[in-house]
Amino acid sequence: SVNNVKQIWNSGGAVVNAWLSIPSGFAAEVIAQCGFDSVTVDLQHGVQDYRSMVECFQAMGAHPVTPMVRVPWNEPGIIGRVLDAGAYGLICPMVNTPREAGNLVSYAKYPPAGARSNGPIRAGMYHAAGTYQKKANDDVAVLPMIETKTAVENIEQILDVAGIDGVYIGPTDLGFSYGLGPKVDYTEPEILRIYEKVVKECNRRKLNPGIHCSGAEGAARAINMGFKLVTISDEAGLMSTYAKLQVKQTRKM
Ligand code: 3PY
Ligand code: MG
Repeated sequence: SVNNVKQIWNSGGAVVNAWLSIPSGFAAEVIAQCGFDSVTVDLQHGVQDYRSMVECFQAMGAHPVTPMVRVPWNEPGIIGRVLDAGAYGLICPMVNTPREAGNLVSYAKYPPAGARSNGPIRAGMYHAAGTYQKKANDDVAVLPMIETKTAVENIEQILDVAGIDGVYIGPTDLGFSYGLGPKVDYTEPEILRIYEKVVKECNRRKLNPGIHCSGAEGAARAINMGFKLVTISDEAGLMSTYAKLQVKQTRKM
């Protein structure tokens, strides 16, 4: 596979992912040389649009990171476009039922596995003519987000949908739907039990559980729990955290 995320999974490892909220090729370039395995452009909550996403992909091109996207919604128009631009991983919010997961797979895969329309304008550029399409169904990682109580209740049926490579937990929305405040690195037993179940059911099916974190501590804890893809933070969060720390230290000196 040209997708190093899939290679890491095949060798049993955990993928360390970054998240891009800032619409800048340069910000993507800075992040892409920091040692992450994959870098995900966030089109749902990030300050990103299609054009800035393409610029981020172009900046990542010089570095050994897998370009991924969190799409704004489970909708075929944007899913086809991000794949055509060269995304090798697709994270899709608010997938609550096996039917919605099946729709996601159909939007992401060429026939006969799905209904993706042909036209990989940028993705196809790096392959001999016609060869991208032959491998894209296998190469692109498809990860529905588990971030509601309904999705947790349906987790086994969602994981049974052919064509998904795992799931991605959105902790803040998940917490919201269980009546907790939106938070990223939960340690509440009620939420940890859900994580354990998702990891266990993924393992039974050789699928890869992923999760959004906010810093090394939560990300390392998630890997120890068995997660196979952890997002450390978005670049805006990393920048803000470090800048605040520097300002604080300066004023103390
Ligand atoms: C969530 O926490 O709900 C997410 O979607 C992570 O970005
Ligand atoms: Mg969310």
